[in-house]
Amino acid sequence: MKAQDWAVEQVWYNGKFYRSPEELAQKYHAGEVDVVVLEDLWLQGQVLVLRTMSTVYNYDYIWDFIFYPNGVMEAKMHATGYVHATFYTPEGLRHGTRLHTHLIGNMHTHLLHYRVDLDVAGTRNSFQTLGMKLENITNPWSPEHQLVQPTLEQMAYPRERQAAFHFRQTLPKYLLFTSPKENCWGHQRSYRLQIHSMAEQVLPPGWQEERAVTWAR
Ligand SMILES: [Cu+2]
Repeated sequence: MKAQDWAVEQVWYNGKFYRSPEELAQKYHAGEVDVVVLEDLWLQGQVLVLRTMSTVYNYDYIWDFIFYPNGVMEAKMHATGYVHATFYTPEGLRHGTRLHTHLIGNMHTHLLHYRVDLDVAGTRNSFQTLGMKLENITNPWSPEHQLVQPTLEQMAYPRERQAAFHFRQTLPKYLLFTSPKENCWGHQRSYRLQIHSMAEQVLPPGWQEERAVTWAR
């Protein structure tokens, strides 16, 4: 599908809900949204990028929402602008790397949080996971032998808290936004969530200012 044929039906963007491409276009003309069409060398097609920037103190964050022709959606954030730094002392090297004569880029964390309300073939979606479980069976055509084979393990999480996973916990193989609607083979239509994040538990849970960012646990 050509990028010029793409249609925006409903867009949740920067805390506002846009019901039409015209509304989004208004915001675009106001300079708050950039729409960039990029050549995607890997897929040999074009991708649509919704991009915005936010300046927070020394940082200029770039927020990208990328839409691929095959249906994949990707959210990316880059931190640009001025680096967070402190005065150089030799002891400071325990906390960062030297950048200049009197400057250390000290270690710190950027925590950000996406709240995703993804509609997969309708609004009645649920969160599910798909994992792998081994089973030990008797080989049907050779009963004197045992066989260990993988089976699919589907899990439903009816409550939001149950779907909150802690850092360092082994995640199920597939995290799925699942529709009650089925495809022609009887499988529930789903979108897979892939997390490419280096975020971690920054401070011990409950420790002083950590209580201000409990959403980051
Ligand atoms: Cu930083």
